[in-house]
Amino acid sequence: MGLQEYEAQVWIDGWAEPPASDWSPVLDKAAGTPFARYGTASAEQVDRAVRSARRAQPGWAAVDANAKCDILRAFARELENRHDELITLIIRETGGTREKAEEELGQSINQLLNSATQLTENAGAILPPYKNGKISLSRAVPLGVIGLIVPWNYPMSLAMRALAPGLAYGNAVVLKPAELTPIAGGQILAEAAKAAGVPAGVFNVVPGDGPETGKTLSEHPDLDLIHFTGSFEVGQQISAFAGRNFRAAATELGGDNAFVVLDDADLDQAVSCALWSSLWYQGQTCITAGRHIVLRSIAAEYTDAVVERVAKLRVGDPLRDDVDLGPIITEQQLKRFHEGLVEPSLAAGAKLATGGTSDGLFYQPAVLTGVTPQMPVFTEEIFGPVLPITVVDTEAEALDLVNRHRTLMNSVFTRDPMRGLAFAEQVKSNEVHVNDGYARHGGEGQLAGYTHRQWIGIQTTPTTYPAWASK
Ligand code: TXE
Repeated sequence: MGLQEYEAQVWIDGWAEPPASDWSPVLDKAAGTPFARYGTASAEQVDRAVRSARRAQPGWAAVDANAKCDILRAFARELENRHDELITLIIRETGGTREKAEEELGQSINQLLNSATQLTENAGAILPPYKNGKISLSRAVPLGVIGLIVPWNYPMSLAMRALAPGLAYGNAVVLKPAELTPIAGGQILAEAAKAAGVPAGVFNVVPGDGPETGKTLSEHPDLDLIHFTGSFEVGQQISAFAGRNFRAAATELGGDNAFVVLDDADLDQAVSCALWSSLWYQGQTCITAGRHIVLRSIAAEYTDAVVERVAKLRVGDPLRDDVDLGPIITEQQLKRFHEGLVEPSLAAGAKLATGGTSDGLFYQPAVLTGVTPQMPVFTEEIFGPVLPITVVDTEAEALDLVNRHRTLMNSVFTRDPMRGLAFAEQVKSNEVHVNDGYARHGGEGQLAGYTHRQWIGIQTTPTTYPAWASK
């Protein structure tokens, strides 16, 4: 390979090492040409990375809270200082637009700042006395060493989502970035962490592919938690392995999310939100709206407006400012959703109202009408820029269809907030938005995921035990 702008190295114990085998290319997703390269970590390097994390973790856990805060804030500043460079890098490496790259970098920085604030809060509690003279404390203890495996769609912020709170609460981390995005998702984070003063061994990076490097990391015997974001299949394998080996696993997988439009919806708002929810980053996020379920009385008007607006979208190189959607991440992904889901749905009777053609990886977003709940675009997660519209007669039918599939986030549009609330209460997902879509990660509730609770009881007065114990 020729001159490389970036190299994703193997980071162990604070140092970058050459890979054990050859370098592999990282493509600029819109140009289709290599602009960087990554080195695959060998099994031996993965093992050394975990061992260095294990050695470094107790010392890191013992660092004063204020000093940890300073380091996390410095980590955020390192990323901020490289803002313009990193935006261009994220655009090239993920194929997302500038807006998406700004969101990703902004979220990554905020994760660090939020975690820096939260680490001094909620560190423990004094429990109600259950016995006379006994003081009971509950304290949060770091889990230890976290293995972190992330996908390509938000390489930096999905890594940071676990890395920032993981570090804040005193854990050490070994990260395996996705092979499609190892620069923003690995190398940059390692450089910034080192410059910010994260001690050697507390954060290690092992680039490589899934079946080799990822599997080796996820099955390493000395992890306390394996944190995985990606496909159902791999998530299932990782959870099954963790279960058999009594290890904690946190998995964030996909969802076949629904976007419901009731008959009293503000259609202009609903249509704008529909485009955003289904087509943001070419529909390649776990919370993308993949099924539009619309009441019959407004279906024609809704569909016409969606088709009209989708047809106007400009697909191209996201480095250009006049582009709304960038390329699909790989040919394999494009084929998976187009040949695997769109074409069979058309063959089963759905109609293509607009789009569905591609020029290389540049796919014109598609709207499918006449979609029935049996068609593949309805039953499977699409993970691409496709809006399937299904018409129903009643609100109850809409609710039943939403709940038939595994979802992460759903939307319902209605001008009546109480009707929206009543609908949302019956939806079986952790997140439902009335008159909105999408969501942001992070915020509260991180402590529980990255620590365990230790109960310490102190008996301050003499107590009685069964008579036989004092014979
Ligand atoms: O995911 P993989 P892919 C979904 C989406 C997409 C599908 C495939 O439906 O179409 O997954 O995407 C590593 N042991 N999501 O192929 O393969 C891999 O190297 C350990 C949803 O990218 O799951 C990468 O770092 N690790 C998702 C990470 O796992 C393994 C975002 C994800 O790759 C491994 C992306 C193995 N055996 C895709 N095999 C979301 N929830 O946002 C692979 N990996």
